[in-house]
Amino acid sequence: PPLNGSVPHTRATISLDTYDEEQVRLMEERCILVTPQDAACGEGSKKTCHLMSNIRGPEALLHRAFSVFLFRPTDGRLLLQKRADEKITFPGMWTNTCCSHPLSTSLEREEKAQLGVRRAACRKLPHELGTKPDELATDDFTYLTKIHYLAPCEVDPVTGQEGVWGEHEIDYILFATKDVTLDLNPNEVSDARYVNEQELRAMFDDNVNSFTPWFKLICRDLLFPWWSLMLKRSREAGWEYNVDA
Ligand code: DMA
Ligand code: MN
Repeated sequence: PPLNGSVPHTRATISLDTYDEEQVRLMEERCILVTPQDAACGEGSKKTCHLMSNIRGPEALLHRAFSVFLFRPTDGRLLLQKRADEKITFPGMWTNTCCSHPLSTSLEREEKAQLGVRRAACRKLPHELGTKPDELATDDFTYLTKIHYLAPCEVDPVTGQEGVWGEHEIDYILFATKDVTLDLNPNEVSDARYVNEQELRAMFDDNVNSFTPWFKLICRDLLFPWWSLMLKRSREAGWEYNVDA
């Protein structure tokens, strides 16, 4: 689809002086703006796209994103990451394996077979988690669905007011089952862990952990119902292997 031009210069902005230098630099990345029907309609900086003041209201900006869920072949456990404290949005929170945005380049705008978001996933897993570039290819990802959601970063506990930053995305959900090497980029990820369903539920029950809003939503509506049913059916079918092992 044609691009209708970039973001009007009247969009809100903010000083990034107090944030991590590398994360500030990444705020210059060009995200793909989309309509609620996911038709590409322009581009905007990552910074512009993630300011709550640009996300709310009648001219709310919406952009394209992806969420990878990587499972370990040997035991079916899901790889989680804890976002680094340096992250400007949602720092210090546990979330799915890897999330980011396809960039507004011809390669990552490609919509045929979700190739643009697949390429973005192949770019970001090595960057965040240190997987080897040859360990994951675009066709290692299974595209499940896409979800439209809006979430502010933080709600002030006293005033109840939303934070400065947030997400408003069409998020492509990609699953993969692959053995990978991990070498965490500390500017992106402070911890990583493989969990089965029970271990993830126990993490949710422990108040020391906080979780990103999109991961909570996907767990509640998609992952937990699917995971429980899959285990139940595989046990009923007498399969030799199950993910509790
Ligand atoms: C953004 O993830 C994408 C989703 C699905 C919330 P992110 O904030 O981790 O992006 P990046 O890694 O590019 O900072
Ligand atoms: Mn985003």
